[in-house]
Amino acid sequence: MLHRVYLSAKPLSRSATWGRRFASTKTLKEALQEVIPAKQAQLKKLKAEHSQKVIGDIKVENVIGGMRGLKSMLWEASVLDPNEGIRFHGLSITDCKQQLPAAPGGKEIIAESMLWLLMTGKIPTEAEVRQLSRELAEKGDLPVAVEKLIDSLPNSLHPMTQLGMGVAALNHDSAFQAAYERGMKKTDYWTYTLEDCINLIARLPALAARIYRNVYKPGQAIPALDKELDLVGNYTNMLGYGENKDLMEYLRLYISIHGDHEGGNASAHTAHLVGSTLSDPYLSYSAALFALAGPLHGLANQEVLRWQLLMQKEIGDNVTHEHIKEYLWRTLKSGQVVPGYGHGVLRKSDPRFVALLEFCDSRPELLASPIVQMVKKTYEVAPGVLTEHGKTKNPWPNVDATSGCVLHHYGLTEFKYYTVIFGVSRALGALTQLVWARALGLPLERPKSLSMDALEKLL
Ligand code: CMX
Repeated sequence: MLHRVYLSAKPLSRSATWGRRFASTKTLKEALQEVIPAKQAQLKKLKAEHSQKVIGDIKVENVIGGMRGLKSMLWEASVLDPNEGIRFHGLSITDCKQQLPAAPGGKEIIAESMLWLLMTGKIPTEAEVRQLSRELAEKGDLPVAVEKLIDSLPNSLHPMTQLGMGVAALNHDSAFQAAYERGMKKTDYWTYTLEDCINLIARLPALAARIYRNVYKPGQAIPALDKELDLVGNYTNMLGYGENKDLMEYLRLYISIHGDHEGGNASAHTAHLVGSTLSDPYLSYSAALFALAGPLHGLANQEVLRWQLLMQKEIGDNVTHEHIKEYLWRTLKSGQVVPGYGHGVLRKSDPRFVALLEFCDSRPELLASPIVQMVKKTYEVAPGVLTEHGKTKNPWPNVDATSGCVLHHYGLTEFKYYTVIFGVSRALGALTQLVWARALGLPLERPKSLSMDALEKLL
C-alpha cells in the first residue's frame, strides 16, 4: 500500500482511526486551497502561450456525428484512453485499489477516497478520509420539504425521474445561489460551489434510499445515518441491505469506479454545460441525471438486466454459448442494440467491467450464481458476434454489461432502480468538475452550430 499514513506516535489501525477527530488533518477545502493556485497558473500559461495553437481538425463527420473525438473541453479529474480505459489523475483502477484508503475492515475503494483524489489529484490519508466520511454523514439528512416531495410522487414514476426531481429541489438551500444573490466576487465562486457539492453528495444516499424504499419496500422504516460509517456504508444500510457486507463492499467499489469517466459523456457534459451558466450544483447535476437516464448511457445497466433475464426466461439456467449466440443475433436482427456492449470512446473491454468481474471471481457464491455465469458466458461470445455483425466500432463490453448482475444476485433485483445507484456515483466526478470550473473561471459553454445549408456553403 503506497498511501500516505497519518503520522502519530503509534500507528493507528483502520478501526482505531475510524470516526476520530484529528486536529491537524486537512479538510477537503483546505486540500483544494493548496492545489488551486498551481492549476490557475497552468491555465494562465496555456492561454498566454498557446491559445492560437491547432490541436485537431473539425471534419463534417464530427458535426453530424455527435462530436465524437473532438477535443473541445477541459476536464481535470480523469482522462479516458480508448485502449487502456479510465485514469483518475493518472491512476488506473488497479492503482486506485492499491493506493486509496478503504473502509475499516473493507478492501474496496470508497467514495470518499475517490472524491478526494478526483478533487485534489492527491491520495488522501486515512484520517482525511474518515474526517470526510464524518462530515458527509453529519450533512446527510434530507430537508423535510424534499422528503415530502419524494413521498408525494407516484410509485410508478421512474426512480431516475424521482432522483432528478429531488436533486433539483435541494437547490432550495443552495449556498452558491444565495451568495450570488447577495453579490459575491468571482474568486469566491468555487468555495460556495464546493459547499453545495459536499452537501449534495452527502444527501444523495438518503434521497436515493428514500426513493427505493417508497417504490419497492413501502412502510419500512429507514435507519438513521450512522456518523461512524462511510457514505456507501450508510447508503447500503438505508437501502435495507446493511447486513450484507459483501453487497456493501460491491457498492463501495461500484460507486467509486463509476464516479468519473472524463468530460465528454452525456451526463458529465450536461453537468458542465448547465453549470457553465452559473446554475447552482443542484440544478446542474439534476440536468445531468436526466442525461444519465437515457438507454444509450446510464440506463443501459437496467437494460442489460432486462435483456439477460429475458434470455434466461427463454432458455433456462443451462445456457450454452450457442444459445447466447442465437439470442444475440435475434437482438441485432430485430434492429436493437446489445445493451452493455460498445462505447463512444473505448476500443477494448472497459476496465470498470473487468474490475467488477474480478469482484465476482473473488467470491464463490457469485461464481456459482446463474445470472453471473450468464453474463460471463455472454462476454465469451458477444464480441465475436458484434464483430461479425460489423457495425459497432467497439464490440467489447462497457461497465453496464456486468454492474447489475451482482446486485441481482444479492437480492437487489429491482433493475429499474439500478441507474439511480449510477447517479449517486456520477456526482463524484461531475461535481468535482463544477468546483474546478469555478476555481479556474471557465466560461459559459457556447459552441457554434451550423444548418445543413450553412455547412454546404462552407464546403
Ligand atoms: N449493439 C448493436 N449495435 C451497436 C452497438 C451494440 N451494442 N454499439 C454500437 N452499435 C451500432 C450503432 O448503433 C451504430 O449504428 P448505426 O450506424 O446504424 O447508427 C454503429 O454501431 C456505430 O456505432 P459506434 O460508433 O460503434 O458507437 P457510438 O459511439 O455511436 O455509440 C453506444 C456508443 C454506447 C451508444 C453504443 O455502443 C450502444 O448503443 N451500446 C449499447 C448501449 C450501451 O451499452 N450504452 C452504455 C454505454 C456506457 C455508458 O454510457 O454508461
